[in-house]
Parts: sequence; C-alpha cells; structure tokens
Amino acid sequence: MGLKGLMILVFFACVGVTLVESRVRHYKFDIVTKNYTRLCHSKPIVTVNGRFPGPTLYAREGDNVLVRVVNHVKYNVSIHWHGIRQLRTGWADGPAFVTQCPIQPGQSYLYNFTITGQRGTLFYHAHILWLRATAHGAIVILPKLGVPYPFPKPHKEAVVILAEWWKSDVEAVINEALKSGLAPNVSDSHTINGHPGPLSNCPGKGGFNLKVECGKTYMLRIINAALNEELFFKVAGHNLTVVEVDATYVKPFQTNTIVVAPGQTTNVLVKANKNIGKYLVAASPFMDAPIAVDNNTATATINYNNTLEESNSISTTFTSIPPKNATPVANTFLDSLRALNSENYPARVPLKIDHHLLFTVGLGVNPCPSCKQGNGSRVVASINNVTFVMPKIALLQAHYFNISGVYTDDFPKNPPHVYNFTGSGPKNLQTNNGTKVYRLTYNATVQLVLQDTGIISPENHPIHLHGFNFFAVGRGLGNYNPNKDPKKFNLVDPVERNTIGVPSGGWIAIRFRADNPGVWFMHCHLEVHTTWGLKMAFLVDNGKGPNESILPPPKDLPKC
Ligand SMILES: *[C@@H]1O[C@H](CO)[C@@H](O)[C@H](O)[C@H]1NC(C)=O
Ligand SMILES: *[C@@H]1O[C@H](CO)[C@@H](O)[C@H](O)[C@H]1NC(C)=O
Ligand SMILES: *[C@@H]1O[C@H](CO)[C@@H](O)[C@H](O)[C@H]1NC(C)=O
Ligand SMILES: *[C@@H]1O[C@H](CO)[C@@H](O)[C@H](O)[C@H]1NC(C)=O
Ligand SMILES: *[C@@H]1O[C@H](CO)[C@@H](O)[C@H](O)[C@H]1NC(C)=O
Ligand SMILES: *[C@@H]1O[C@H](CO)[C@@H](O)[C@H](O)[C@H]1NC(C)=O
Ligand SMILES: *[C@@H]1O[C@H](CO)[C@@H](O)[C@H](O)[C@H]1NC(C)=O
Ligand SMILES: *[C@@H]1O[C@H](CO)[C@@H](O)[C@H](O)[C@H]1NC(C)=O
Ligand SMILES: *[C@@H]1O[C@H](CO)[C@@H](O)[C@H](O)[C@H]1NC(C)=O
Ligand SMILES: *[C@@H]1O[C@H](CO)[C@@H](O)[C@H](O)[C@H]1NC(C)=O
Ligand SMILES: *[C@@H]1O[C@H](CO)[C@@H](O)[C@H](O)[C@H]1NC(C)=O
Ligand SMILES: *[C@@H]1O[C@H](CO)[C@@H](O)[C@H](O)[C@H]1NC(C)=O
Ligand SMILES: [Cu+2]
Repeated sequence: MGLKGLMILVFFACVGVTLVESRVRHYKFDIVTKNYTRLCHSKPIVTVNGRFPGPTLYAREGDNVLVRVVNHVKYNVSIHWHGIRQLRTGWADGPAFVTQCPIQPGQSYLYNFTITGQRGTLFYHAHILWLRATAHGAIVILPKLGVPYPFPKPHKEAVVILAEWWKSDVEAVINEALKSGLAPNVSDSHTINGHPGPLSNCPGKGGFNLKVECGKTYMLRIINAALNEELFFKVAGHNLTVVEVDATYVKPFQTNTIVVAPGQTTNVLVKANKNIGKYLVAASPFMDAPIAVDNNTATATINYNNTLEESNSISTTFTSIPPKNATPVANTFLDSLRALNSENYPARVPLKIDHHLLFTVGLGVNPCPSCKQGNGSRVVASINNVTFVMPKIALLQAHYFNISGVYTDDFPKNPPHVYNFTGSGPKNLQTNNGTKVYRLTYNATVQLVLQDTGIISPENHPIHLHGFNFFAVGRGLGNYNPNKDPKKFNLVDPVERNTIGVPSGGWIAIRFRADNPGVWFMHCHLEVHTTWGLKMAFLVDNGKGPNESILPPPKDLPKC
C-alpha cells in the first residue's frame, strides 16, 4: 500500500511538472497607423501596437501561442511567424493568399500555434504588400524550463532589429516601381531598433544604447527585418561569438563581422572586456552585384558602466565598415557556420533523397505596354522560368477544401532550358506566368539546388522556406555540376536554417524532410524580388499516421 501510494505520488508529480513547463501565451497585436517621429521624417507608418519595431513575443519551447491580430488600418493584413515550423497548423503561418486570406480592415484573426522542437531567435512580420517594412518584431523562444543554453549563460540579453526606412510611404515606393516597370527606390536609412543612430544627421539622434558592465557577457539577438538588403554587423573593438542562427544552435566561433540577410537571425555573445568607454555598433549593406543599395550605415552604441551620462567627456571607439562588395568577408563568416550537432541537438541530415530538384532563381523581362519608363517592358523574377502569380483564394484553402482551378501541381523539377545560367543569359528574357506548386508525399526527402542566373545581373538571393528548416549541404560559384559537386557536400554538420543566400553567380544545395503536411511558401526574402514573382510553394500531402494530417482550420479563418 505504502509503495503503491508513493508511485501514485511520483506519477502526479511528473504530470505536475509537465503542466507547468508548457504554457499558453496570450498576445494581442493591434495593427495601427502611428505617426512615427523618431527619424528625420515624421510620417504615419503601419505598426504592431503603435511601436517600431513591434513588441517582442516571448515564449518557451513547447508553449502554445495565441495571438489575436486586430486590423485597424486601411490595408489588408496578415502576420507571418517567420521560422516557426507550424507543425500541422499551416492556418497560422500567415502569408496572404498562400495559407490564409488577408485579415480585412476592421476584422481580426486568432493565430494559434505550438512551438515544437525549436528555441532561439525568430521574428514576426506582416506578409502582405510591403507592410513588413514597419510591422515586425522579435520572437524570443527560451529553452524549456531547466534546460540550459549549450554555451555559458550570458549576464543579459538584448534584441537588435535591423531594418530599412523610406521617407516616402513604402506602398507608394513599390506602386511607383510596378507602374514604371523598373526597380523601386532604395531606402533612405537603415535602422537599429528603430533608430538610424548617433552618426545620422537627424535631430534627436542618440539611438539604441546597450549598457554593459565590465567583465560580463551579453547575448545579442540580431534580426534582419530589412526589406531588400543584406547587412554586415559589427561592434567596434569587440569580437562576436556566434552561437545560433535562425533558432538553431551552431558550433561557436569568433568573428569581428557577421552578415545577416533579410529573414535571417543570428545570436552572438559579446564579452565586455575592453576599456571603459563607448563603442559603436554598425549595420551596413552587403551587395556584391552592380545593383543600387542604400549605403547609409545605421549605428548604435555599447556603453561601459553608464558612461552615457558623461558622454561628452568619454570618446567613442569607431569601427571601419566592410566595403559593400566585401564578398570574402561574407564568405569567411558563412563558411564558418556549422550545426552544433551534439547529442542533445543532432543534425538529422537526410541521406537518402527522394526528390532531386534544380531551381533557377533570377530576373526576367516581360512586356508591359503601360510601363513608359521601362520602354514597354517590366522587370520580373522567376523560379525555373515561372513568375508566380498570386491566386485570389489562399492555396491552403483550395487544397484543404478541394477547390479546383486555383493552382496546378506541375511546378517544374528542373529549368525548362539548360544554358550557361551564370553567363550573360539567353537572348529571350521573357518568363512564363503560373500558380504552380511542387507536390510531395508526407515524409519525402528533398535535395534542392538553387541556382542563381545572370539574367540582367547575377545577385545574391536570400531564399526563405516556410514550414521547415533545411540543411545547407553545399555552395559554389558558377553552374552546379551534379557529377562533381555532391562529392564535396557536408552531410555531417551542415548549418540548419530557414533562410539562406544563393551566392551571386553561384548555387546552394539544401536538404529537408517533408514531415509537415500543408502548403508551404518558398520565396526570395528581398521583398522586391518576391513582388516580382520569385516565389513558389510546396504542397505536402497528409501522411497516414495519426499526427500526420493538417488540423482543421479555425472557425475565424479569414475569408476572401
Ligand atoms: C504627423 O506628424 C507630422 C509632423 O509632425 C504632421 O505634419 C502630421 O500632420 C502628423 N500626422 C498625423 C496623422 O498626425
Ligand atoms: C488551438 O489549436 C488547438 C489545436 O487545434 C486546439 O486544441 C485549441 O483549442 C486551439 N485554441 C484556441 C484558443 O482556439
Ligand atoms: C523615388 O526617387 C525619385 C528620385 O529621387 C523621386 O523623384 C521619387 O519621388 C521617389 N519616389 C517615391 C515614391 O518616393
Ligand atoms: C577575434 O576573432 C578573430 C577571428 O576569429 C581572431 O583572429 C582574433 O584573435 C580574435 N580577437 C580577440 C581579441 O579575441
Ligand atoms: C551613397 O549613394 C549615393 C547615391 O547613390 C551617392 O551619391 C553617395 O556618394 C554614396 N555614398 C557613399 C559613401 O558611397
Ligand atoms: C528607354 O529608352 C531610352 C531611349 O532609347 C533610353 O535612354 C533608356 O535608357 C531606356 N530605358 C530603359 C529602362 O531601358
Ligand atoms: C477533399 O478530397 C479528399 C480526397 O478526395 C477527401 O478525402 C476530403 O474529405 C475532401 N475534403 C473536403 C473538405 O471536402
Ligand atoms: C558561363 O559564363 C561565365 C560568365 O560569362 C563564364 O565565365 C563561363 O566560362 C561560362 N561557362 C561556360 C561553361 O561556358
Ligand atoms: C521562359 O519562358 C518564356 C515564355 O514561354 C520563353 O519564351 C523563354 O524562352 C523561357 N526562358 C527560359 C530561360 O527558359
Ligand atoms: C506573363 O504575364 C505578363 C503580364 O503580366 C505578359 O506580358 C506576358 O506575356 C505573360 N507571359 C506569358 C508567357 O504568357
Ligand atoms: C520518415 O522517414 C524516416 C527515415 O526513412 C523514418 O525513420 C520515419 O519512420 C518516417 N516517418 C514516418 C512517419 O513515416
Ligand atoms: C482585401 O482582400 C479582399 C479579399 O481578397 C479583397 O476582396 C479586398 O479588395 C481587399 N481589400 C483591400 C483594401 O485591399
Ligand atoms: Cu532575390
């Protein structure tokens, strides 16, 4: 009897622990227009809860997250939880017309998802039009209670969000470009946590300032929420120890410069081991193709022991920024990234591949009689020569409710023509239009080689896959060679991420397992290229097992 009673007690104790460990986190996001005055040019912007960047969403691995999003602006809105895997909950993923119809003005939608097997830094952002320029914020997923980081616990943590700022309304910027057929204006400033920083000539400068104590270690959760630009990030006089990217742990390494593409996140440790003073933090553009970028450097400061108060008497240590075309600096950083691949965090790289795919990514030119400035042509973008046309009904709804005529499942496995992809390109720069998906059975394995093209110009494309993390097993310049290149693949500890740059004039090979049923968007995270059509979707069928089907849609799922 005594023993039996004890066993029951132990059983209840365990259940108790489980219940405490995962919680329901409630958030309310009001999408509101706010007259933002922190920069030189005061103007109304679309924000989450009136803040730029928006509030940080905190959760723990295992938590159920419920976010009620209420649309108070004149635009249609949807929010994407970038990098959250959304296992079986595609309804909560967010890209407009892919997994949901938009939340219309005056309407609301409850995003309901559970964070499974992930911890680290991600972010949320609007996933419609160009609203994500200002409607975004950090997601911080702490490890489960009692589970430590696989590196020494930092004294404090700070979220560092990099973004872009236009003097004009962003919707006016992209609409002007679509009308002309040409590229949109580059931004007027980069920002760090909403500020261009102390080196800008805006009144009320100052900017983000991190106070540190000598001898302590700090973790920066760096997010690139910019629309169109990859960024270098540095801290004057301090090395950065990289410990995580896209909410996956990496083998720690030191560097003085990191590069973060739009859609990527990077956690670094900074040890405050320098002389007391102020140190500049800098974010500047990386562009290794002849394409215009905003060349303004955003800055912030790290201050030792409250030197801010005596800021006039303490000098600031500056840092040199890499030239914008510093490909070797970017490569040194990217080549250093390796999955942690420890016992607790193994890299489960698919070794047997069911689908070998080769997708060309790049630009094109289509006729546009009304595009006067483009002389009757407009720049477009495509994957395997398909310029994706957004449907009027969300793809996931069409799939789930068997609505025909919304998409076809014949997205090409290979480019329709083989040519010197990274050369000057074919004579005919036109593309096909289509709303096509690539279909996968549940649990199928995919190797996808993303090949940049030289059409108009080679360019680095940060490709983001929804619904999955993938392993980046290989990367190279020129045209991918299916006979030689796979021999050099890293199948042991390749970095695992959700967004990766296809090198300018080169290729990248990624692998993933289709263990999440639903419709999953894949697109360039340079918003201008997404707008131009560099996007497609994978459709993953339900599996046969009990937990291998899409859950039914929530009752309040927006209608088109
Ligand atoms: C926003 O601020 C600017 C400059 O202060 C002002 O001219 C404008 O009227 C304000 N707009 C709104 C909607 O408050
Ligand atoms: C969230 O989704 C889960 C799984 O479908 C469901 O059990 C739960 O009731 C939902 N929560 C709310 C508040 O709708
Ligand atoms: C884009 O830049 C051009 C040239 O500076 C300017 O005339 C135009 O007004 C800008 N467009 C927008 C929408 O800001
Ligand atoms: C900073 O990192 C670089 C690159 O790993 C290394 O060569 C250098 O010694 C480090 N500097 C310090 C002060 O640790
Ligand atoms: C930045 O770009 C502008 C316009 O493209 C140019 O006039 C300026 O000289 C550039 N500045 C630097 C520092 O490269
Ligand atoms: C359009 O044609 C004019 C005149 O030939 C030329 O100067 C201009 O560069 C062309 N613009 C584009 C985008 O091709
Ligand atoms: C869609 O079609 C499939 C297969 O024919 C069927 O199993 C499913 O119940 C249908 N779904 C709806 C919502 O009608
Ligand atoms: C492809 O084009 C590039 C750039 O012009 C050139 O360097 C390369 O030799 C070409 N490759 C082949 C196989 O022709
Ligand atoms: C792309 O498709 C267009 C339209 O069908 C065709 O004219 C063009 O040759 C194709 N280009 C390539 C590179 O496949
Ligand atoms: C694709 O659509 C554009 C209009 O957006 C049109 O000009 C072009 O001819 C279409 N391409 C094909 C191959 O139908
Ligand atoms: C998925 O595939 C892996 C590897 O082949 C296998 O171990 C696993 O059991 C499969 N899962 C399901 C649900 O089929
Ligand atoms: C919002 O989306 C709905 C559904 O697609 C569409 O009918 C409506 O015109 C859109 N409204 C605005 C303001 O863009
Ligand atoms: Cu791109």
